[in-house]
Amino acid sequence: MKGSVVGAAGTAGMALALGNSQAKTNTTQTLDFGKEDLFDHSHEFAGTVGDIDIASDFDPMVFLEQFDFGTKSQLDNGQTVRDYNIVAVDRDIEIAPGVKFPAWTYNGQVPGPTIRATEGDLLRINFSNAGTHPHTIHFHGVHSPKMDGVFEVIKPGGQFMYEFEAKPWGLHLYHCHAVPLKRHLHKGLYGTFIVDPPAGRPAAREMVMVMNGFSTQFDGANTFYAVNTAAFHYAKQPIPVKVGQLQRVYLTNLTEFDLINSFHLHADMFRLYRTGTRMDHYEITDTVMLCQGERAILEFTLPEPGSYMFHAHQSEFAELGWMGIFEAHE
Ligand SMILES: [Cu+2]
Repeated sequence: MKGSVVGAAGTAGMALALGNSQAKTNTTQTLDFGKEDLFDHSHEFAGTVGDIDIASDFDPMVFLEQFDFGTKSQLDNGQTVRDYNIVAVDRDIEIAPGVKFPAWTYNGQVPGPTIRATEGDLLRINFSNAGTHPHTIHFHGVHSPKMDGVFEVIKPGGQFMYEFEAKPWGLHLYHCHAVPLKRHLHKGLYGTFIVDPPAGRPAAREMVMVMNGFSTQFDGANTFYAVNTAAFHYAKQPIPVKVGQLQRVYLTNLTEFDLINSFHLHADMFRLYRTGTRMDHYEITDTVMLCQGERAILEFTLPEPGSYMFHAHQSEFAELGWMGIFEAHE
């Protein structure tokens, strides 16, 4: 982590919005603790100024509830087949208002599409590398080591078909496994992989949140954090939630450089299903920390209207973008 911003919130926000060297320069205000603290802490919102361009680019609100079920067909034996097309492509993405990041992407977006299937489906992931570096797709879950996306590195212009059965049911993820791994991950080559139980889960409003970070200095220290890429987006555009309706968050951690990331919900608690592979085992909590590659399903029902904040419980991550609000209404 880097760029701890100390000073008036407005200044911090603008420094972040400017990005690059300005964002890294700490605007430090010296406080004389011997006197009464005259520094104004009543700022309404410590964050970026303005908004990302969702009209011409990635819209985090759409991504939140978007699932790629592939093209469905059936084998003679009745097994469901799902075909997906994933293309690796270099692309500049907007990670905060006016701040572009030269990403390596799956299908032009970071995170890549949320791949979803039911346990037992045969998945065929047709991967093409239209980028400038060698890449792969390494899926978590159970499959043949020949389909693991580690040893067969796909060169630019190359293609590979990953074929395996979706199992076990739970919340998984995928990412590039070309070396150096931390570079390929940090550049944006990752996504969520959901395998539904054959009988499904209880009806709920479902959301995908990928915890990620970006180093605009490319020095191995993140300058921005978020869920689903755009810093502070869900704080500025709160996620509408219906009071009394079951909410289900598929939460993954794909943050590079930092050892852990975390999710904390205010004013309520959630059921925590680690890896989502069991439905009879859960913990009731309001905070979960995850290492890179770990994931968990969170379920909760907001009891009354209002703004419920959620953010990383590493305060610095929250202040550098990983913060949002659920706006509950009747
Ligand atoms: Cu790669």
